[in-house]
Amino acid sequence: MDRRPVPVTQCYATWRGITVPANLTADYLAAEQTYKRSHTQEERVAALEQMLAALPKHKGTEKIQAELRRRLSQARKESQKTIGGHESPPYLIKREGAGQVVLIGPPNSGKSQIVCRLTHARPEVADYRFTTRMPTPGMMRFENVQIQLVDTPPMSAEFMEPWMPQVIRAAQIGVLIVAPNDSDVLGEIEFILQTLEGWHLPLPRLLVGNKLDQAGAEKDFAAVQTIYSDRFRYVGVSAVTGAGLEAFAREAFGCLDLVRFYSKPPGRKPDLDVPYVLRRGATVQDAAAQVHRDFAEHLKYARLFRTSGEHDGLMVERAHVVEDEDVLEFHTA
Ligand SMILES: Nc1nc2c(ncn2[C@@H]2O[C@H](COP(=O)(O)OP(=O)(O)OP(=O)(O)O)[C@@H](O)[C@H]2O)c(=O)[nH]1
Ligand SMILES: [Mg+2]
Repeated sequence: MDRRPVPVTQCYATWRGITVPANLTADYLAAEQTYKRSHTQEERVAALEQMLAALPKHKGTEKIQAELRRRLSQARKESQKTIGGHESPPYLIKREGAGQVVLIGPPNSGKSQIVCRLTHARPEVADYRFTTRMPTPGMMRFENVQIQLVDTPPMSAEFMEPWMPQVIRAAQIGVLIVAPNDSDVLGEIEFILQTLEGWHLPLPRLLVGNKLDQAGAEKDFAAVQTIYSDRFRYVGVSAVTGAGLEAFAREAFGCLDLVRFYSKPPGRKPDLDVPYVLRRGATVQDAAAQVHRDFAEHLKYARLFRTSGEHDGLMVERAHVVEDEDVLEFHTA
């Protein structure tokens, strides 16, 4: 990594309104970027520690050192609270990553197996019904974005956990996982859809048919798809062989209605590994606000590039709507 100091004028070296009369190192700026993009208290603590370590220590940076120490101590306290787990009921999963996707479905449809296959989480998988008793989160990677999947206990007329509506409501989207070769798959789907309607919860937009690898599965998959194709997007997968899981991740990302953008300083290349994420429909002004408070307050215009090489530096206004994979260069007054 380039460790040379970067001039203040280039890097907007302010910290909550404190202007720093000293050059900051590339290490510090990188840690600051990580801090801004952190989602959990643990990530915040790690990034603040790095910022403090990389900050040049002299009279000119005393105020910013004090502010960093104050934030670090606050983030450590918050992080302890989260570890203690006393903040909210244990079945409610704190959102992390670009979006939370809750997997719901009848018993034995393979919800836990999908989470095991796509994330580092290891919820129990077993061939008997009602294996899962508590929600389990795991992070799924789609291209350069981390999406949080939440495995849940089954929804069935026989039994349902009373807090299931809260778990589903807490997520951005719900995905319905079924095994089309279950003898009562249509009854199971109808039960779940009616239950969600009774709870006044938005219906899932994505229906996933799992266990595509099983003998004769294609016929059942096609039948379920035909019946529900006008109401849901549909994807067939096998959580055992991995078939269709890439398409599943793409569909889940699509249903979240997000766009990714990258920020780039003039004359430099953007970091395409770590996108900023916004809701679809957000503007250049919203994007600026996410990158830096100064940009949001003093934004004059932005230059738009695309990762594909299209729109090479096209000037765009604050109200311009951001599209997925935009690269933006912010110019302030
Ligand atoms: N052949 C095949 N079996 C699968 C697949 N996915 C899951 N299974 C099997 O189906 C059974 C149930 O899988 P789970 O992941 O525990 O199902 P679940 O939906 O979490 O079940 P509950 O927790 O009871 O709701 C296990 O025996 C899995 O090994 C698949 O894609 N193909
Ligand atoms: Mg399970």
